[in-house]
Amino acid sequence: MARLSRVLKLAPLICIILIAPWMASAALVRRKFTIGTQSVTRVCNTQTIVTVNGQFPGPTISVREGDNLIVEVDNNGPYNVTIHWHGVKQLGSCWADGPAYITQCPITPGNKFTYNFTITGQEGTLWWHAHISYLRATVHGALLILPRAGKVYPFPKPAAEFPIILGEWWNANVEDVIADALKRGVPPNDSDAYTINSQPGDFFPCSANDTARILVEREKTYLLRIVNAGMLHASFFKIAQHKMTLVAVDAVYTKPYTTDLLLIQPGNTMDVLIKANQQSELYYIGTRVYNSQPLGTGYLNTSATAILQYKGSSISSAPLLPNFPAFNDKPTAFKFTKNLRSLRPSVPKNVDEEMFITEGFGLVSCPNNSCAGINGGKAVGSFNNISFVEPEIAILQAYYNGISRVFTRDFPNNPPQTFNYTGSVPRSLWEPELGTKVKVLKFNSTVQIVFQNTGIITIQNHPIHLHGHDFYLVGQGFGNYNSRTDPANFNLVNPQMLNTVGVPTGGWAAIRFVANNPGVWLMHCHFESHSALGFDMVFLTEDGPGYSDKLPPPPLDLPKC
Ligand SMILES: *[C@@H]1O[C@H](CO)[C@@H](O)[C@H](O)[C@H]1NC(C)=O
Ligand SMILES: *[C@@H]1O[C@H](CO)[C@@H](O)[C@H](O)[C@H]1NC(C)=O
Ligand SMILES: *[C@@H]1O[C@H](CO)[C@@H](O)[C@H](O)[C@H]1NC(C)=O
Ligand SMILES: *[C@@H]1O[C@H](CO)[C@@H](O)[C@H](O)[C@H]1NC(C)=O
Ligand SMILES: *[C@@H]1O[C@H](CO)[C@@H](O)[C@H](O)[C@H]1NC(C)=O
Ligand SMILES: *[C@@H]1O[C@H](CO)[C@@H](O)[C@H](O)[C@H]1NC(C)=O
Ligand SMILES: *[C@@H]1O[C@H](CO)[C@@H](O)[C@H](O)[C@H]1NC(C)=O
Ligand SMILES: *[C@@H]1O[C@H](CO)[C@@H](O)[C@H](O)[C@H]1NC(C)=O
Ligand SMILES: *[C@@H]1O[C@H](CO)[C@@H](O)[C@H](O)[C@H]1NC(C)=O
Ligand SMILES: [Cu+2]
Repeated sequence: MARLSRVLKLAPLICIILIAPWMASAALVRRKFTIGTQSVTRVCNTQTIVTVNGQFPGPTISVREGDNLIVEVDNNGPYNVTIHWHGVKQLGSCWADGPAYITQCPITPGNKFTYNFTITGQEGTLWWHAHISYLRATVHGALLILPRAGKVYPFPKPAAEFPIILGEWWNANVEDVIADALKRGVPPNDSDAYTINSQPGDFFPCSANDTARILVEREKTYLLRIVNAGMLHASFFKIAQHKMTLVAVDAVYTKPYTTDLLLIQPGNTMDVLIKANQQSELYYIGTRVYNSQPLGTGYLNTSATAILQYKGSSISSAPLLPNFPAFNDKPTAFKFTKNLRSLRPSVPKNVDEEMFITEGFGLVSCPNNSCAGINGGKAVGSFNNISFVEPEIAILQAYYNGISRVFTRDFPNNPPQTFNYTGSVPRSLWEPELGTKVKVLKFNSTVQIVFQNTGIITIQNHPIHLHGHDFYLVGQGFGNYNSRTDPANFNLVNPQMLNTVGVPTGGWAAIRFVANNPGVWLMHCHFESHSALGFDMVFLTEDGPGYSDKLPPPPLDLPKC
C-alpha cells in the first residue's frame, strides 16, 4: 500500500493507468429531450401542456453512480425553458444545474442546450424538472441512480422497481395560473386534482379508467421509487394493508425504517421496499395532502390513488383504501421526519459559518393599494427579511464574467431584528427589503443554518431545497429556536442527509453542509408559488486551491440573455 501511494505521488501518468479499470465501469449516457406541447385530458378537462418527448410524466432516466449524463434539450415549445437535475450534486459542473437566471439564461423557443454532468457518490432516486416559472407542473421525470456495475444495493435485490411520481393537475394553463397570481398579488389558484404517475385515480371525476397500476406477485419484494413533484403541498403516502421499509431519501441510503406512513415534501424522493404479503387482490396506494396552515384552506380533500394489484386477481373487486392522518396532523408529520437516520453518516463536527435565517411571508405595498392581497398589498416570501428579486442575467454568468450590478454580496447571517418569530408578528415588521443578495462562502467551509419559520401572515411548513449539496438535518423543533438550549439536542451522530427539508410549521430546523463545490447555488422554498414570490436566496462558493476545486469555464452553447 505504501509503495502504491509512492508510485501515485511520483507518476501522475501511472496513476491514470491504475485508475483506468475503475473508470471503465462508468459509462456515458446520452439522452435527447424535445420540449413540445401535447393535448392531455384529466378530470374531464382537456389542456395543452408542455411535455418532454411527448410524455407526461416525462421520460425516466436510469444511470449508474459514476456515469456521465449528457442531455441535449431542444426547445420546440412556446416558452423559455431550463431543466434542473434535482438533488444532483453537480461537482465541478455548476453550469449544468439549471435554475433560470441563477446558473443559466433560459433556452428560448427554437434553441437548444446540452446539460453535461457526472453523478458521483449518490445512489437511489432523484428527479429532473423545469426550473422556470410554473412549467415543472408538467415538465418533470424520475432520475434513477443504480450502483456501479458489480456493486449492489445495501438491501436484498427487489423483484422489480417502480417509479411513483406524485403531482398536481390544473384545469388551466399553468403559466396563466402563476401570471395571474403574480399580477394580482394573491396566492395562485389551487390545482384541480392530485396525481400519481400523472393519473388522479378513482376518486376524481372521469379518472378511474386510467388509474396507475402496479402488478406484483405474492411473497416478492418490490422497490418503489417515490418522487414528490407536487407544486404546493406536502403529501402523506400510504398503501392499504402494507408496511413500507424506507431505504433511501434524496438518493442517500437510510437506516431501514419500517412504517405504514410517509410524509413527502415537494422535492423529496423516497425509496421504499414493500413485500407483497397479503392474501387478496387489490389495494390502493394513496396520497393525501398534509396542509399545515391553521385554517386548512387551499387544498382538496381527495386522495390521489394508484392500485397495487396482485397478479391473477380479478380487476373488478373494490380495493381497500388506507386511513390517513388528519390534513393538519403536525405531530405525526414531523415525527416521521424526526425518525430518519443515515446508514453511513459522517457529520461535520466543527462549524465555520453559522447562520440563523428567518423565513416566511411578507407583505409589500402596491401603488394606490391596487393589489388584491391584504390591505391592497401583495404577498411575498423572504429569507432574513430579504425578498429575492430575480436578475436579468444569470448570477453565475455575472460572477464568472465579473459583470457588476447584477447581485450584491451582502446576504446577512442573521435577521435584522429579533422578535417572537412564531407568535403574532406586529404589522410594522411585515414588509421585507427587496434585493438580489448572495451569501459568499469560503471553499470547503462547514456551514450550519438554523431556519426559523415566521408567523408573518400565516405559519406554514416550508420545504427548503438547497441546490448542489446534500445537508444533514441535525435538529428541528416547534416554536422559537433557542440558541442556548436547542444545540444540546442536535443529532450529530446519525442524522439523515437530504436535499430538501420541511421546516416545521411554526418551528425551526437546523442543517449542516460543507461548501465543497465552487459556483452559485440557489436555495429556495420548493412550493413553486413561494419561490416565484421571492422565497429564494443564493450561495456563492469561492474557488478552492486545487485544480479540481475551481469553477470550470462555461459550456460553449450556454444560452445568452
Ligand atoms: C462533457 O464535459 C466534459 C468535461 O467535464 C468534457 O470532457 C466532455 O467533452 C463534455 N461532453 C460533451 C458531449 O460536451
Ligand atoms: C382562478 O380561479 C377563479 C375562480 O375559480 C377563476 O375565475 C379564474 O379564471 C382562475 N384563474 C386562472 C388563471 O385559471
Ligand atoms: C371507462 O370504461 C368504461 C368501460 O370500458 C366505459 O364505458 C367508460 O366510457 C369509460 N370512461 C371514461 C371516462 O373513459
Ligand atoms: C376532509 O375529510 C375528512 C374525513 O373524510 C373530514 O373529517 C374533514 O373535515 C374534511 N376536510 C375538509 C376541509 O373538507
Ligand atoms: C394613484 O391614484 C391617484 C389619485 O387617484 C392617481 O392620480 C395616480 O395616477 C394613481 N397612481 C397609480 C400608480 O395608479
Ligand atoms: C410568542 O408567541 C406565542 C404565540 O402567540 C406565545 O405563546 C409565546 O408566549 C410568545 N413568546 C414570547 C417569548 O413572548
Ligand atoms: C424588514 O426590513 C424593513 C426595512 O427594509 C423593516 O421595515 C421591517 O421591519 C423588517 N422586518 C423584519 C421582520 O425584520
Ligand atoms: C477540506 O476540509 C477538510 C476538513 O476540515 C480537510 O480535511 C480537507 O483537507 C479540506 N480539503 C481541501 C481541498 O481544502
Ligand atoms: C425568455 O428569455 C429571454 C432571455 O433571457 C428573455 O429576453 C425573454 O424576455 C424571455 N421571455 C419571456 C416570455 O420571459
Ligand atoms: Cu414556502
